[in-house]
Amino acid sequence: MTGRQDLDQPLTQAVAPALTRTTCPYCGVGCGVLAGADGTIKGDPEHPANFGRLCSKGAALGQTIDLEGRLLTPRIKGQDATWDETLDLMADKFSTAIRDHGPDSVAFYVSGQLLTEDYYVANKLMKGFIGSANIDTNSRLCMASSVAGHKRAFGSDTVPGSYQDLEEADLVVLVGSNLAWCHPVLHQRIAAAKAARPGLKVVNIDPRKTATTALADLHLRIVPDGDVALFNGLLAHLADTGQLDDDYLAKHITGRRPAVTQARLGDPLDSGLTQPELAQFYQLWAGTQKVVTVYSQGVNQSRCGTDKVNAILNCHLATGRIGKPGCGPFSVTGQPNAMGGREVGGLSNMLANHLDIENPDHRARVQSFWQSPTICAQPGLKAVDLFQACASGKIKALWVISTNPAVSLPDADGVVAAIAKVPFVAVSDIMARTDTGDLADVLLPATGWGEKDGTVTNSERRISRQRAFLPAPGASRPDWQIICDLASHMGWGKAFDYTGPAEIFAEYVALGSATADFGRDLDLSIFADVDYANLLPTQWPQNDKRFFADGGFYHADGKARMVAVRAPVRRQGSDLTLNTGRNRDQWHTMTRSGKAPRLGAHLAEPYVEIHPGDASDLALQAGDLVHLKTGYGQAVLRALITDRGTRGQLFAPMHWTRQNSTGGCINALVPSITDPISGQPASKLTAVSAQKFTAAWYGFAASVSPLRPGGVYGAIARSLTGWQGEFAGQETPPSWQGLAQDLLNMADCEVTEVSDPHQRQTRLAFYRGETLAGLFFARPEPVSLARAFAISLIGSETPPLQALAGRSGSDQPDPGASVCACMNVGVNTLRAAIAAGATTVQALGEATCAGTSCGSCKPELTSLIAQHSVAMAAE
Ligand SMILES: Nc1nc2c(c(=O)[nH]1)N[C@H]1C(S)=C(S)[C@@H](COP(=O)(O)OP(=O)(O)OC[C@H]3O[C@@H](n4cnc5c(=O)[nH]c(N)nc54)[C@H](O)[C@@H]3O)O[C@H]1N2
Ligand SMILES: Nc1nc2c(c(=O)[nH]1)N[C@H]1C(S)=C(S)[C@@H](COP(=O)(O)OP(=O)(O)OC[C@H]3O[C@@H](n4cnc5c(=O)[nH]c(N)nc54)[C@H](O)[C@@H]3O)O[C@H]1N2
Ligand code: SF4
Ligand SMILES: [Mo]
Repeated sequence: MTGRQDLDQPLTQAVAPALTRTTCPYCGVGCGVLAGADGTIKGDPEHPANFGRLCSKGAALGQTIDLEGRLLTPRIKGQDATWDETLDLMADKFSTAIRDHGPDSVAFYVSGQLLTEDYYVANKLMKGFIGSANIDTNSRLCMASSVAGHKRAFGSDTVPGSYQDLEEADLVVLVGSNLAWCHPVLHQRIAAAKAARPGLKVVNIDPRKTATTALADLHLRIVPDGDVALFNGLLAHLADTGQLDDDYLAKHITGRRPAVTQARLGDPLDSGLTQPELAQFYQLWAGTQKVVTVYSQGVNQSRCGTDKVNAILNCHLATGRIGKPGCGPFSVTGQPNAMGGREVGGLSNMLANHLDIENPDHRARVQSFWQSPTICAQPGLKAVDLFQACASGKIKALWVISTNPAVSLPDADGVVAAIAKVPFVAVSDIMARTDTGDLADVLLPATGWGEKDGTVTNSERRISRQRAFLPAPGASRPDWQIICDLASHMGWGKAFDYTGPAEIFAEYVALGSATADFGRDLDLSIFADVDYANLLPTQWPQNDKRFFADGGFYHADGKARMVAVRAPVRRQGSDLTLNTGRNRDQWHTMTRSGKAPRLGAHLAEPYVEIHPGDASDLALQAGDLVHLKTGYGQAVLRALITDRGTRGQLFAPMHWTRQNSTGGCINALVPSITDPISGQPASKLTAVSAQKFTAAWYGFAASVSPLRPGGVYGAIARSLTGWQGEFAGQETPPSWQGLAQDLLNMADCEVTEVSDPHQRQTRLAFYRGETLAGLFFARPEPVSLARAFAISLIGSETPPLQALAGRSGSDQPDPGASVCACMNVGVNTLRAAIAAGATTVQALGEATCAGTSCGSCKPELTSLIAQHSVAMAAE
């Protein structure tokens, strides 16, 4: 494992090898981790989210804590600066803007990856001291529709479920969720429960076949945005067949009649499903008491995201299937502290502790608790509007903390232009170079995971500690401290004079007590006087508490609302649409997961999934490049021809940036269309045009050192021996050596060039002394080469001709693209083992070790076995 001691960095110091109990910084499952400064990472057997399990990303955390690429000092206009001069400048820019243009002329754009304490002080500074609500968060792109749906139905943003419900359920419905890749440990928990109790049924509702589909008894391939039609149809079916819970409805719910009437007006066939599929699903749902409906971005990230949420909630409310063991709707959070951010008021339309900006009593009480000079009077700008206000010149000073909007917001190129228009931009990040940081006037170095202390709340409302086990590198400071330092430089030092996160957490809990008489769901009294240093993972309001089994909703009448929702008009036309999402082994804009060599090997370049029929229409072969275009922008991606999607539906991951690709940033294509209620972007459905991208040459490179993402197409990634890159260009270069030296940054190396006129391939090997430092292969067609083998040679003393032969000898079988990241097992090794008779996941594990560590690749192992049996049957 790569720990910090491996690096020749004066800024590190040896830390005792003892393990620290902390929490994974990636997804909202919130797994407990035991971590050591030497890079040791283990699942915490005592954490109730994971009981010792970790997924491939969590297990590779040790490979991401090195200091390569870190931002280690404040910078002003690219020059290193001291904290004092940087904070003085920032305070001056913010204060001047507020004085000259009012508090709404400044904005913070923050993140569900901040710790609760960071989030709390950012919110306090903006809402209570600057006096604007222009603080929004990337959770707007993630959870906003769920928040809005919960508030409409329950009167509060309450997630009533617990993970245990998923294991106790008789039916788990996964809607718009690729749980196997995005919440892998929850997926493993459901898979284990299902294996132990095959009566547990799983339904997967997704227009696409995904790794999650393998777990499902029934896959409902709805049309994009077909969810409202489907769940309205379910509600109508439940009503028509007398399966509503009249007693629960009478006592606890309003809005039954209009919701059911509206549902009956819809046509469930608008979901794109067939009558038998609908009947099968409706019968299963109606006939099962213990149903948990899990939903994620296929629901939230839509122009009708809030309506989708309420269509789902309606069915649970109307049948009383909520708040009981094994029962309920369950919106799973994406980021490690998406839930904590919602608690402390990270969204521009919420106040701290689940209080409402619009409520004057709530505002007054929070202001008096904070003893603040002011309090925002109305909701602030939501993310997309906020960046539009940047573009139109309304925002004079912007602070982006722990998020990368130049990549992750829709209309990403427009966002770059908008940020460039803001007179003063500060970015707090852990990395020196990000697409957003590259636009900043001021860069503020934050301490990262493992170096900072605080709390996060996971999807089941469980608050866990993140604890430091590494020293803060360079001049970096924790986010809460940077925020408090700015407040102090702006003249509000007294209200932000905390000794540490424990004191901030205590204030957050105390605000809860001071506002307890408003009777909100967020009751933190269990945390009063808690031993912060030793805080155990604990759910609010208390462990295993279930909301809503006996009503007790948060509308003024104590009842929940069923909301009448109408399905959107079904899309017509034969154009291609683009769906976007995630890969198993990468995290968002890859600033951290991209560092781990064993994660880079899973899917190493930006690609688009395309149906074989569409590929044939576009004359695309495997390995070709595709040029996608919309009115907003364009991208060039590798075609991955697969029937995972249906005809006309493309899918591309969101991870690639301008740092590691040319033309791979997918949000350049996505329009800034949002849900009218939540303001959440519709990231999953964009009409696009596609064309084969004809390149004059295609190249592949492997290197010991970072590559440059050059060419009209270029994508670089970490490899097990350094770096790898895929390239293409539209003009044959005058000299291959010149081009390769530039892409590999290897002008100082000795080079051997071999041209193979038969294969029309040019091959170059770069040496430093006897050591093979780089390889480059180019040809007029996509390079077909055993990449894993070429990569394995880098850093060795393999002589040129052998290295340039480009394929493995018979004694060294090429493992193929990596499937199991933990044990580094490639697809060819797996296919060979399956052919030799290892036709169960367990047997494959015994034969190759694949799937025996974190288990995240098990769905892919299942699918490889299935492919083999289909191929055998066809023979
Ligand atoms: N590996 C990995 N895991 C992650 C993350 C990561 O970056 N990488 N990020 C984390 C974060 S912040 C989040 S928010 C979560 C997201 O977790 P998920 O929501 O599970 O992930 P996505 O891939 O964004 O989208 C889920 C699915 O929605 C489907 N979908 C698209 N349109 C529709 C539709 O109209 N209806 C339905 N029913 N489905 C549709 C897509 O085909 C896709 O398979 O993952 C978290 N976990
Ligand atoms: N097309 C499309 N777009 C999407 C989505 C999609 O499905 N499709 N999903 C959306 C969703 S759900 C989400 S959540 C967003 C995520 O999008 P982003 O939030 O933009 O992505 P990240 O790469 O997680 O950005 C986090 C940044 O914070 C930095 N960082 C890490 N740790 C720290 C720290 O401790 N302090 C500070 N100050 N910085 C730190 C990282 O280096 C990185 O630059 O993307 C959204 N965009
Ligand atoms: S499932 Fe994986 S990424 Fe999510 S918290 Fe657990 S270990 Fe981290
Ligand atoms: Mo997210």
